[in-house]
Amino acid sequence: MAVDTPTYLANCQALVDTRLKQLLPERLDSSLYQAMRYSLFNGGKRIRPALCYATAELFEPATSEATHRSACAVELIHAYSLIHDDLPAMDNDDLRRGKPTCHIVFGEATAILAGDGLQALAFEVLGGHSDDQVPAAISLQLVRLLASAAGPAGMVGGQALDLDAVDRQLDLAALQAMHNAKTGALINASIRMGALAAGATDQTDLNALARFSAAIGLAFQVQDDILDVESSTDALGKRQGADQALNKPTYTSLLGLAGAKARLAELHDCATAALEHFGARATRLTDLGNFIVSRNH
Ligand code: GRG
Repeated sequence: MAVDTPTYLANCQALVDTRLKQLLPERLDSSLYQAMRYSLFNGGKRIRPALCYATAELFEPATSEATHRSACAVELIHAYSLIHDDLPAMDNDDLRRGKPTCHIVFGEATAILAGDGLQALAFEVLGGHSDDQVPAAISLQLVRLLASAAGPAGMVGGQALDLDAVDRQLDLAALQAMHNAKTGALINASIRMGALAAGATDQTDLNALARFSAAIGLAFQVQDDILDVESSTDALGKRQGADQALNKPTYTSLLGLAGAKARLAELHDCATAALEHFGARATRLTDLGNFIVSRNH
């Protein structure tokens, strides 16, 4: 019987965490390892691994090694991005997932290295195995896809646009371009890597997934902006109103709360419509889309 979305997320978390704990063993003699583990195992929702697994499930009856490795790699990149995003030189946040941020606990230098270390491990996971587990050609494509999503044309480039936008007004197109890169690229990669790892090749399938991921990646950010206004520090586990405090342009500052909610509904409809191509096979992905637009933290 199909499980509900919170249970599915918990199952994905168990799968990736078991592997990540093997990759990153506890080393009490190393503040670097402690900082990496602190940030990786402190309660993330594991939405990106779940998107990767749910996409792969469309195409493979049993989860392949390539899919497991892809799910771990996207979470490692996500964990690194949050550590660096919280640094004083960036958003200067002291609270994440209800706990002090990595640099508050371990100091700035170790937090920078912990982020660097997690990023390197993501590529080690994708590349470090024998050919009989994952064909080398697939590994190479997964590495390329993730590197491009995480790099200057993706997440890092989006973060640079985000930093440039402080105290400036962006129009909707510029805000959307920033979020497509900063948040959307890694969500998109999670979905594309799930498809690639599971051997999907049909172009109409890939096009439908591209439409879904473009819409849900942006919806994820719109919901984040809405929560930054409507939710509380306790519920979010990070400072509520942080974007407003930094005077950053957001969907709510540009469109108002009602306008942002209307945009969220449009994007959600688009995402759901894209999955109709797969019929009932895509119920899990549809449910994850529903979860992303209605999450409360
Ligand atoms: C510093 C290179 C670099 C990049 C940072 C993704 C990012 C770019 C910054 C994160 C800032 C942020 C809060 C963006 C909003 C969207 C987002 C990534 C929210 C957090 O993702 P969740 O909700 O987090 O999946 P959990 O805690 O569940 O893992």
